[in-house]
Amino acid sequence: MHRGAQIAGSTGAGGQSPPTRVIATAGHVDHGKSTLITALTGIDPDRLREERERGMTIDLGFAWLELPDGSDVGIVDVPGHQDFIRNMLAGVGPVDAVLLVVALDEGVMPQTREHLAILRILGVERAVVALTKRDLVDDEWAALARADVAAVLADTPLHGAALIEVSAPTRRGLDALVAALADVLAQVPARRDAGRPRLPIDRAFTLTGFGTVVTGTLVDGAFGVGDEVAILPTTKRARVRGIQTHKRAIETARPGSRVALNLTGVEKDELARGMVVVRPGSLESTSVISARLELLPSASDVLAHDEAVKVHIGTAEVMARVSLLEAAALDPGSSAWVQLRLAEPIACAVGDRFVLRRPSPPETLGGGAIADVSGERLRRRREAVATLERRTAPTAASRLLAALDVPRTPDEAGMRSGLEAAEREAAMSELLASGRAVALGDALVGRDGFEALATRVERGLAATHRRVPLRAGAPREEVRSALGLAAKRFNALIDRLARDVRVVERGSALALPAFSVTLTPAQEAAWSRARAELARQPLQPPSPDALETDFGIGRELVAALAERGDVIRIGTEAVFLPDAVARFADAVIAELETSRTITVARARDLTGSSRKHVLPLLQFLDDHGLTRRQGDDRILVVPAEQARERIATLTGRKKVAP
Ligand SMILES: Nc1nc2c(ncn2[C@@H]2O[C@H](COP(=O)(O)OP(=O)(O)OP(=O)(O)O)[C@@H](O)[C@H]2O)c(=O)[nH]1
Ligand SMILES: [Mg+2]
Repeated sequence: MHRGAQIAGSTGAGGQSPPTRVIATAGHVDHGKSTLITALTGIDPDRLREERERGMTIDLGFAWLELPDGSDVGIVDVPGHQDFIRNMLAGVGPVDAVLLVVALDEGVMPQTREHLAILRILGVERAVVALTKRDLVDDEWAALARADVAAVLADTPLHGAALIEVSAPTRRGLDALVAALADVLAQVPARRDAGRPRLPIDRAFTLTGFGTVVTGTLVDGAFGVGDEVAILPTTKRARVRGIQTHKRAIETARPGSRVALNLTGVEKDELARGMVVVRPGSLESTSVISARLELLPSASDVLAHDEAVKVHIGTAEVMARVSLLEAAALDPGSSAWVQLRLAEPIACAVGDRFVLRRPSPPETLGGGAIADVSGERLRRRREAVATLERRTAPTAASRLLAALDVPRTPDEAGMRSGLEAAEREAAMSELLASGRAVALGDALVGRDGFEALATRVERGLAATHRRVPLRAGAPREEVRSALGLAAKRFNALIDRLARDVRVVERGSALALPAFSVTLTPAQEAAWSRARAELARQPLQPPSPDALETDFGIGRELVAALAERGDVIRIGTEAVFLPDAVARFADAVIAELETSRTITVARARDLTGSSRKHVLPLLQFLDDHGLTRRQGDDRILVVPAEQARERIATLTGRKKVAP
């Protein structure tokens, strides 16, 4: 019988899948796993001809069982033979509980222990133990074997599991076994729905009339008929044409269920076990993962730096080199932070469990939970370890904070820290409220990261001020590109620094608040000579060209003087002392108060200036919104009192409030 043999298209009878659970078998070769599943479900999980001929499970088999409460439980039957441990590993990952099988006539055997070690590494903590072949042993032997199994389980997470004696041919104990399974599964919390469905593929095949089908245990989210999906680590896209669970067509598959997806847009030959079906953009492939690795006490030797190992994650299996981040070698029974440099990219997420095996002689070495999938190679070891420790911190807020070393969107940070949406939102609010993180446009950054950016801005500005002391500051765009921040984030950073008066904005330039343009003594001397000349005839001052040739006051120095408030530049061709501008403005305002309008000629006569100088001065009043042209005349556009106030401010008679 062939799982998915009736896979239906989107027209099939629909509905949401009922809550389903998945269990896997485990145990030594020939202990009766497949026979037990057949007896329980009527489905023979050994679907390959070779398996039936050899009487041995080689690859994963699938079946399902209806529990007394009417709910279904999916079953993944694994091979017990040590040569097929890799297939076993592809099947036991995301299960709710395990059905550990030990034959009473043989008792605990090597793969009983190895499977137990693997289950511990993978974090499987719920089990029912089937003591099989009860018909082959007498009561005394059964009691001895039972005690032996209990002793082995005693120091494992499965120590509390029920031990049920069964016999497939006589069906003895089968009802008790099902009841024990139902009990254990009733305690399993609902599967999390993180909104990021992932189906690690355990089988891919074609079915006449349907096309490509993949199967697996769905985690972290739901898939619906019609969904677009991506197949990682390839760049392939496909669409879900139909979904089945336990050979029943459904519209939506829920996390934690066995699922067969009928895919269009992708061929069977392009798919393989180990690939992961995801929602496009929700997960990325990586070639470097970081984790705390626990080496089993049973490991036959130390693990050396750079040693070649096999890594099993989800249904994937890939060769890798181990970088030990804490010591040159790792002893059996100890743990340390490592980086695994994978020979090929795979799709996995923070928090996923992995198992490490030695390729030859084959041996399960240990494993752990993934702490980082960003693909960054950590070189400085001590720093790397500190970073990884923060990333696996107990609270969601501190894990999120560890992902905010530089500005990142909530999505990016959530993915790096392995938090699901709801946890992430709560952690984000907590960090923002306590000031441990700062919002920068579309991104967030931790306090430390924010301080690092602020310090770079301040240092950059200080350097600019030293290099060009005559310039008001550094152009905004120059500061932004030096930081490499997107405009939105940069603007938010500067707004915040300006609010805290750590930076001031001077036109399109940024400066440190304490900075003022400073002139050399020679420049000061030249300026005092030029100022005397400007003061001699304030409303007919020398032109910028004359200031340069006669006094050595170049245009850059004029700009600096204007910045300092010593002169007012109007356009590029007029320079006045602020006092002259103030006196001119006062005269014009007074005239407008009485006569309502004023002409250029009248302004010239009134102030003893020249047409050449009056034009920019009147322009200055227009530009600052005090006057407006009306034909050849100018009129006042604000009340005279307000205009005087404004002029006082513009010409430095009255200090501007900071
Ligand atoms: N007498 C008796 N024989 C059993 C019982 N259960 C299984 N067997 C026999 O034991 C042999 C192995 O059974 P399988 O079910 O293939 O064992 P398995 O654990 O699935 O083996 P692998 O998948 O290869 O690891 C078969 O010949 C079964 O008929 C039982 O309860 N009583
Ligand atoms: Mg079998």
